[in-house]
Amino acid sequence: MEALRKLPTVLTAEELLDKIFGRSSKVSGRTERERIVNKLSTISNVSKEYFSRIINSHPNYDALPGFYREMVDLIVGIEKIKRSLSSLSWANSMIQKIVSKSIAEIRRGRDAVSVYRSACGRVSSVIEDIDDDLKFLNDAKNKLREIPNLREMPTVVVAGYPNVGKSSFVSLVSTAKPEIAEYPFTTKKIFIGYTKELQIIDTPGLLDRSLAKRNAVERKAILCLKHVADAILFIIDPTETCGYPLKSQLSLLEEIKRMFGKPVLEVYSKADLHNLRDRMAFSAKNGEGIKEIMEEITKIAKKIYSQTSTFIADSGQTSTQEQHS
Ligand SMILES: Nc1nc2c(ncn2[C@@H]2O[C@H](COP(=O)(O)OP(=O)(O)O)[C@@H](O)[C@H]2O)c(=O)[nH]1
Ligand SMILES: [Mg+2]
Repeated sequence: MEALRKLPTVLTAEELLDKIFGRSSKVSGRTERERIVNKLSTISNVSKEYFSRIINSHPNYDALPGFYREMVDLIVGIEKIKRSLSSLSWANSMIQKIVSKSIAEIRRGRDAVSVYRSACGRVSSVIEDIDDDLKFLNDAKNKLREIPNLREMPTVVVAGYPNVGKSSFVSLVSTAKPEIAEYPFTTKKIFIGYTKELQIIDTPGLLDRSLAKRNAVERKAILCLKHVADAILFIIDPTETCGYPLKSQLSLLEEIKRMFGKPVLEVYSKADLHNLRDRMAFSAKNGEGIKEIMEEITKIAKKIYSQTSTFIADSGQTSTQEQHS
C-alpha cells in the first residue's frame, strides 16, 4: 500500500508556528495596514495549504483492502487517526475564521497592529491545542511505514511450532535470500519470501502457540494473515527434535484449520531423520521432497487465488468473493 509508506512528516505545534509566522514575517505592503492584511492572508494560506496536504495524504481508511485496514487499526487505530485529522481540520477552519474576522475589523478601521497581535495570539493557541494530534500523526506515519507491502500474487502462509524447520524451508525455496524481507509485525516479525509464482510468509512466534494463549493484539495480527493467505503450509516435525510433542503439533494444526478456514497442506520436516511418509515429507538437509511440496502448495495456492478475491481487492468482508477476470 504505497499511500501508507508515503505519509508526510508532521510538524509539532512549535515548528508549525515557526513556519507560519516565518512566512508571514517576510510579507510586504505599500502601507503598514496593507502589510498586516497581507501577513494575515499569508497565515491563512500557509495554514490551509499545510493542513490540506497532511489531511489529503491519508487514504480513506475504511476503503482500504482488509489486510491493510486491519493492520492500520492494529498498529495505530483508525478512529484515532480520524480524530486527529479532524482536529487538524478544525484548527484550519478556526484559523480561517480568525483571519477573515481580523481583516474585516481592520477594514472597518480598527487599529491594525493590535488586531494583528490578537489574531497571532489566537492562531498560536489554536495550533498549540492540536499539538498532541500533530505528534500522534507523525508517530503514526513512522509506524505505518513498517506495514509490509505485499504483492498481489498467490500467497502461502507457513505455520507450525518453533524449530520444526519453517525458516529453513522458506529460505530454501525462495529465489533470492535478499528478497526475504523482515518486517516488524506487532511485536513479532514476518518474513516474506518469493518464488516465481508464490509469495511465502513465515510468521515466527505468531502461529506457533494455541490461540487461547494469545493476547488481543496477537489474535488480530493472526486474523490479518487470513486476508492474505490463499493456502497454509503446516510443517510438522515428527522427530520432536524441535522440542514439542507430535500431539501438541497436531492440535495446533487442527486449530489453524479452524481459525483460517483455508486449505492446509500438512507436511513432515526433517525427512532425513525419519521414515514416516503418510504425509508429504521434506528435508532441508538433503533436499528430499522440497520440489514435490512446492509443486503441490503452488497448485493449491494458485487455484484458490484464481477463484477468490485476494487482499488487494478484498473489501474485508469474507462473504463477498469476486472472480478474477
Ligand atoms: N536434520 C534436519 N534438521 C533440520 C531440518 N530443517 C531444519 N532443521 C533444523 O531445525 C532447527 C530449526 O530450524 P528452523 O528452520 O529455524 O525452524 P523454525 O523455527 O520452524 O523456523 C535448526 O537447527 C535447523 O538446522 C531438516 O530437514 N533436517
Ligand atoms: Mg523460523
